[in-house]
Amino acid sequence: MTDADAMRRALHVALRGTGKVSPNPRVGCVLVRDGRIISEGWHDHYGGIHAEVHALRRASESLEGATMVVTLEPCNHQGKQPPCTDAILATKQRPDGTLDPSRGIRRVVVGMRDPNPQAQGGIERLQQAGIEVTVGVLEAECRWINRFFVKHVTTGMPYVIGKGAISLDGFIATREGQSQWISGEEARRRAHALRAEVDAVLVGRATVERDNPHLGPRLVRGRMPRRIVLDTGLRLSMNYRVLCDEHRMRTIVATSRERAESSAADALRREGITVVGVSVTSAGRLALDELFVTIGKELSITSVLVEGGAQVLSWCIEHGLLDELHLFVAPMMLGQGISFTAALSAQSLQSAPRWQYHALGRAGDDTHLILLPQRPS
Ligand code: AOF
Ligand code: ZN
Repeated sequence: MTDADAMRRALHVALRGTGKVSPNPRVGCVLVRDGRIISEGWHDHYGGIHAEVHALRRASESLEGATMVVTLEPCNHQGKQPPCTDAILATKQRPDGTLDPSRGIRRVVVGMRDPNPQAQGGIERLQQAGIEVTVGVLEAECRWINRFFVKHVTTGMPYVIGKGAISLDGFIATREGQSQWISGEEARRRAHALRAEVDAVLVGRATVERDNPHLGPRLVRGRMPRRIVLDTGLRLSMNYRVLCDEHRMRTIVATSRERAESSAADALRREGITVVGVSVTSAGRLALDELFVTIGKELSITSVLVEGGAQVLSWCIEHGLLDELHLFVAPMMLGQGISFTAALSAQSLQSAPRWQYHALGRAGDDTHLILLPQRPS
């Protein structure tokens, strides 16, 4: 078994924390001895034991000479949990408490360094204790599963994903606004899997009024994300699902600073809904960059899925707010309709937002594109 094979398994078990560990990272760990995995651990829920300690506790065989393979650098700080470096070094202790380099965990393989300044230093501490440490095995994959955590812990802002289901000619709805359904079942299932993965789903008021969406991951197993509704004038009636169903305590309404102080805002708060006030731009729109800073810092939201409509998505693209874009392209043409980027107007090819492909695959009859912004270097 190679380090990469073991890391692939660690990445796999890390995903068991999906939807439960935020704002902490998803972490997986396996212990390898004599070429086979003798234990596995993962970070299961926020505040719970770390993957490394989980794997050490679950081991039913001797750890003599074992290798620990972990997707993230073991932490070296006292947080909600004690330092994982202590737990690793404890396997090397003689009965009198001194360290014996030949005992216990002999080697540690790390996917990526911890970007969290408070937790760093694990690699050096292990090396000082005589443990051989290899860093950077399947690093790109380890970074990818924790892209939300990495952005949030380094900038305070959530990682923002845009999502659209479009026709071959780029429309999200007919001229009359009919949009259910452009994409097929498998594409919708994948979109729901995204909802289960992110901390929050965001939509504009017009989308709530048109579709009365529930925004939960009904087609997959997973928990309801927080739901963010943009409502500058606080005009939405309380009868829409996001404001009155049993998950309303997890809804966040973003409005102008002025309306956030109004009696309408207080009425929402009495229902358990969070109301956040943000500045309004000269174009009369909520300043989403400011909203993202606020929800990242004050509500610990590490990821947001922007589901629409066209106005909101266009705004996010125009202002460079998306870190990732998922497009489900259905083999259908509308000729006219509501364009996915209706409110975007590129003045020239040079200034048009450009993207690079991260992945391209099929979702049933639809094409699933995952794009990353091509940021000026
Ligand atoms: C996790 N799970 O498996 C690992 C983490 O407050 P604490 O004690 O839970 O520490 C959280 C930090 O610990 C986290 O931001 C990350 O830097 C580091 N490693 N965290 O939640 C884990 N290995
Ligand atoms: Zn730890």
